[in-house]
Amino acid sequence: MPKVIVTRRWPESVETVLSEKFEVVLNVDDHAFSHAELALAFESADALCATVTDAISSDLFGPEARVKIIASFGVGFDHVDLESAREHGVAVTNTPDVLTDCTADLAMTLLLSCARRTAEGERELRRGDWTGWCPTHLVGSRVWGKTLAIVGMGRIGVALARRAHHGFGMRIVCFDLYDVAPDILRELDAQQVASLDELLPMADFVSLHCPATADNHHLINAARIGAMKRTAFLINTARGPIVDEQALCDALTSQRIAGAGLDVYEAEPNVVPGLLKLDNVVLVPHLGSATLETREAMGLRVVENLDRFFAGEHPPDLCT
Ligand code: 8YV
Repeated sequence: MPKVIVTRRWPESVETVLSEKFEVVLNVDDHAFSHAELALAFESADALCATVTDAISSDLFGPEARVKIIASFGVGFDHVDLESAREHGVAVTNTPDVLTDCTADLAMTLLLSCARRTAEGERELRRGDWTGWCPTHLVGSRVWGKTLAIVGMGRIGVALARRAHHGFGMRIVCFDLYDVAPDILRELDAQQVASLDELLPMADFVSLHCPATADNHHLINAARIGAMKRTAFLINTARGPIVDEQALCDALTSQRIAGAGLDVYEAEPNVVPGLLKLDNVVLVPHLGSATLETREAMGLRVVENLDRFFAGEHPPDLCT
């Protein structure tokens, strides 16, 4: 039986399946692995089931490494040094598709929540500061009929566009390095524009759905935020480093844009302190895929990748 080390607790049902199929070492107290623990895992297991909280850096791929596959739990794989994995012939897999809908739901939640000021309202009410209804109380921004700009029209970007267009009557504009399939643009009555700089001034809401590649580091910086409408909102359920968090904090403080909804941060679990003081930003702790159904499906997708890999086949979600 191949030896598999799982770096965090997973849904119980998936841990059971893993234990039946492999010689599994589970992380019973669910602590985040230290670098030394990751190094030890690399030396002692055939497979490492990692997550976003594990920085799989180049030095781990030393001559002592026994690991042959990093079967990551999550669609994003920016926590893994893919180049080193390739160089050392270590397979890396992710878990696409199964988290698309729940992540798009969370993006829509953030969009609605920051437009309608629900988190701000809840804080006021819990503080005991609500003095009763009046016509000017916590008025927000209408969503219906507004323009949503999607940066990155992959699976999650398209799933959000579907919800926003068909469910909330939003107009969709998008930017992607690749041509979006004409039938998707037709279905969404969407317009793909040639550059981010063309996209940003068009939007009432901007939602990020691109990967955290080196090219996308601080893709949304002070200048790009400055290109947005003053009444616009920024939503990020992709990855923190795509946005210059301090620049966003400054822009929200000076009300250069109306608001933001964030699920991801540059240095999780830390958040730029200034953001915590602002009412015009909705902050949630990396919840994109956090439903039981999706987390179970993500785990089973990892199991499938491991099964196929150890059967000598091509794992379905190979990233290397
Ligand atoms: C995961 C995510 O919960 O899949 C991703 O890329 O951001 C989240 O859905 C997390 O990354 C687990 O590794």
